[in-house]
Amino acid sequence: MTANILQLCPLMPALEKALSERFTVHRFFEAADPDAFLGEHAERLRGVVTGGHIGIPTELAARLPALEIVAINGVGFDKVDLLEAKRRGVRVSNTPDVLTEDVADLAIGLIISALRQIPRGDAHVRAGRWPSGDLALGSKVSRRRYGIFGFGRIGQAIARRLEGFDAELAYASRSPVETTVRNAGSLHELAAWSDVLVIAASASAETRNIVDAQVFNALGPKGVLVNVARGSLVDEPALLDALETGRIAGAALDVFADEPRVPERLLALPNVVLTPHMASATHETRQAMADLVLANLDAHFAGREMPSALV
Ligand code: 8YV
Repeated sequence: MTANILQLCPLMPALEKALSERFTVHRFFEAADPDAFLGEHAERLRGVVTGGHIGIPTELAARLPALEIVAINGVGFDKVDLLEAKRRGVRVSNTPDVLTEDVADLAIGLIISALRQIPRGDAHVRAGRWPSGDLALGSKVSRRRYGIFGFGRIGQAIARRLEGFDAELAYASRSPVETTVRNAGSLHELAAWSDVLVIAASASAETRNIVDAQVFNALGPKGVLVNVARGSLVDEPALLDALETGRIAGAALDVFADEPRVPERLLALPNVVLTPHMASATHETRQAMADLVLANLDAHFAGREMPSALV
């Protein structure tokens, strides 16, 4: 008999197909009545497949008595209570490494988009305003100061790419890192030094709203914020104030505090570039993530060690 697993969000079709060939898959996100759904299926659900941006709500996990494994299709595990999983003996896996390049690539894309105003240039051409019109000048990307907050796999991959722009680099990190890149000390010191502050740290209770009004004041009126990590690291109301009052020059954001809801005030600003949490969204990387999700599930249900176990 195949194991019953719960799917918490849409996944790429190839992964959904492979899952349905191995397991009895229950699509929770399509349930009209989640309570009735759980009443009917909860007892036999042994696995959960979910996105990094969704994880598993603690109340839902508590209602799954047969739960053995939570397989995250993403590197971030901030929305899964790992301590509780450990206490219950529930295994948790994620998909590290395979998405590092793509997230770093998107960070570079956001940096160039924000500084060189690519979206505004595109809108300018589409609106037929070229050659006349009012396209303001952008700012240089090369030889600027880039501060990277969070210097793990993704932060370091961003730094390697920025070296190609003859950038000056510094980082701040909550854990020690072995690197030749300069450690700026605190996030505040990093922001004060940077032209562009790139957020690449993992989300946790300690980093919640850590990028706050003081950090924006330190970044200053010519500074730009780029976030490819999680919206929860940034105090979004403080960011809106800083952008609206010109206390920072702009922002490029792939992640938001309450996704997929993006504040109207942010949508109204011309000095921001916004993307819909798409840093790992390439065919190649989503396939590699899918392969790792399947490898973790297969290993778990075969009683083998999972390739990327968190717990
Ligand atoms: C994905 C992510 O958007 O890896 C993560 O933590 O947030 C992203 O790669 C998401 O997990 C896809 O399901």
